[in-house]
Amino acid sequence: MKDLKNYDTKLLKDLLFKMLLIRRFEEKAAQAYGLKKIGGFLHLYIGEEAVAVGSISNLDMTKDYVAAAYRDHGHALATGLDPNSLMAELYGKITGCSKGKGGSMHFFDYKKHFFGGNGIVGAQIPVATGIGLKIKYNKEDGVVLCYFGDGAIHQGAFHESLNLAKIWNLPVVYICENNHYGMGTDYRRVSAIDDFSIMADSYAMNGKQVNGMNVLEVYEATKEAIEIAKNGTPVLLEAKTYRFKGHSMSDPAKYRTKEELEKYKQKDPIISFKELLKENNIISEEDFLEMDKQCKKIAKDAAKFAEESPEPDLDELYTDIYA
Ligand SMILES: Cc1ncc(C[n+]2csc(CCOP(=O)(O)OP(=O)(O)O)c2C)c(N)n1
Repeated sequence: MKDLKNYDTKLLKDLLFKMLLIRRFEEKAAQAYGLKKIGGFLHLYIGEEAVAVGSISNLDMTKDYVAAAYRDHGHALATGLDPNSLMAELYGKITGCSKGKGGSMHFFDYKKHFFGGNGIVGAQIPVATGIGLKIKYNKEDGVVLCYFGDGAIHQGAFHESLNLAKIWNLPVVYICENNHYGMGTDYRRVSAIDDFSIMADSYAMNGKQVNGMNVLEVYEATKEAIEIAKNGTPVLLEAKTYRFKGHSMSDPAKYRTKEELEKYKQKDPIISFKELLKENNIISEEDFLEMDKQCKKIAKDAAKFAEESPEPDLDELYTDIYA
């Protein structure tokens, strides 16, 4: 049993609550997608919640920034974006965080320092590096957490960004969420190495591999990484995690075995953390059920808000365009 006495109880409960909220929000979204209330793509983060929650819980979103890929619901919720505006975005409604024009892959909130939601694999890596440059240039006291999948790590943009970030000593923590698969390809089939954190060596940075199914391990590693990044050396973390669902809603996931999926479900980050908190008498099963009820209500209310919100006007087609 891991001793939790060095942690603030509020923080521990908050970590569990946020992971559960992401899980219930996405289950509701998947249901709405099945009913054809949501169109386009829907990439679920179920199974990976400990990565976004453990890392983002270190941030102060008045001065720090987050940039994510298209599997972005978890990061947006962990950052503190309003579940109603996120669900409305999935439904393509004007009350959505991107006015219903971005959808699942393009959650965005400039004021809350959430820079996506990016549909192009790896596109957020140079964007996050640019935000790091802005922080440094303006002598601000902030850091950027930049998330991407194992598939994105072979993009040129990743290598160019890390090189620049080191040359310019930018406050960026790059976090590779290795959920074992690209769209349908096992990362071991396309990668010469299986510990991506060693790529940090190529750019004279610190690199560390962490258990992405363990929210406290992610929390601690990110805390340490942020301190190093703010002192002038960017960091690369690789969080080993697993997605329980297909790549997107249309993926039957035939490239993996039921046994493999089952094995990772036994390591469910929410269930294992709940058990740890129970063993340490921080919560009871009843507290957990109450928390779960609250999260389900937030997700249900968000779906109601989205359903009742209006569609964007046709004129919206011509706003927010940069050309
Ligand atoms: C530049 C680019 N190439 C290809 C695609 C098609 N595509 C979408 S998701 C994906 C797999 C990416 O896998 P990974 O980065 O590991 O992220 P994960 O989905 O596992 O979170 C690909 C190839 C794309 N969106 N952008």
